[in-house]
Amino acid sequence: MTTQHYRPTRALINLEAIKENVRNLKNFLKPNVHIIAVVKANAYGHGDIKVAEAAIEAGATMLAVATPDEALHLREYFPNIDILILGHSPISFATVAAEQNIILTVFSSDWVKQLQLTSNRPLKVHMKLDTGMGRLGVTTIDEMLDLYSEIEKTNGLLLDGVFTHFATADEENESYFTKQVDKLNQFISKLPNKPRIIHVANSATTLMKDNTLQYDAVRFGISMYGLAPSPYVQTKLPFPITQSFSLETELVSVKLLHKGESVGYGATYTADETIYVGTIPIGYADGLIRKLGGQEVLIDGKRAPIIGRICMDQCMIALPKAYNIGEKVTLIGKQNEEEVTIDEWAAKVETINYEIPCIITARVPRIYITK
Ligand code: PMH
Repeated sequence: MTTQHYRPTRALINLEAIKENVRNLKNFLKPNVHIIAVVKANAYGHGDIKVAEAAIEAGATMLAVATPDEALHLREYFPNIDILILGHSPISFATVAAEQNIILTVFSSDWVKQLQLTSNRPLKVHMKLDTGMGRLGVTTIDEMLDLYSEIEKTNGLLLDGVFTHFATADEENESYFTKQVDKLNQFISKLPNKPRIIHVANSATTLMKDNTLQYDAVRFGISMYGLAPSPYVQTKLPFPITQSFSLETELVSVKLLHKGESVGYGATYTADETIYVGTIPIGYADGLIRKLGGQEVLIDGKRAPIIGRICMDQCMIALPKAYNIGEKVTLIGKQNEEEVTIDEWAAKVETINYEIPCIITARVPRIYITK
């Protein structure tokens, strides 16, 4: 049963766009390179299950998440696909991971020593190399070899993969990136045996760098959702990608604001001529953070600014003319020739596009569009 939503505020997720982005990637990759769909954080706010389903249909063969809870949620819906947890997992999760065929990231031989596996199934792990991200991963060849031998001698543990993560692949200046690649090559040259898969490329690396860095698989996150990893990459995309997230609501109130009258908490906006003001049912508790005050929305194919302070559940917009209650208002997305992009919001609040769909809270239902 699909849940009935009575408030008209909703995020529309275009699954066709996601599939198209994955298919275009598949055509771009070398043959036999796997696509790992990065669906952590509820698929960057787009909805983990539906996005995973679309990505798999379009050719992804593995899913990556950040946490054990995220992995278990996906496992309920996808009994067979490989699922990799990119972040830390506590020792207490290891046996459950083995039972559920969930692949863990390891980066500490102490962690491996403490394991007490009680599953009949092997626990698959990917070893994380820190080549310069400074987050997770072994930092020296000695540490890597120590971890490698600890894994090898632990019953029930299987080294399935090795990976690293790049810090600056989306930037024009390649000097730090090149250093990371050099360090990666040193690590790999000292690996006693090559595991099933090596994977190092995020979206930016996949789209911008030498195709030898595709190795056996790429971890495709932000660009699967149709967003470029940075404004620089946006100007250099090797194939088109389509934004899959839009956000819309409807006018629930329209009134005249006379010259000299004000709107919202703090009465920060005062009309200098008589205007129509519309109220829409979306506010900071939905992720429309107060810093988005002044951001334009689309109504009737035209831009209209948010005026006054954004409230918890509502905000007000200056209307170009009187509209009826129920008129559609697009906060992110297209109306006729006009478009408000996620990148426009990101610039407005001085952040990266990744953060925008993630901060749209769970109160906003995700509605899926399939064609
Ligand atoms: N692999 C790892 C280990 C990641 O942390 C991420 C994204 C990806 C792949 C996918 O990268 P992409 O979305 O650029 O393609 N991780 C994060 C992060 O931790 N903060 O922002 C993005």
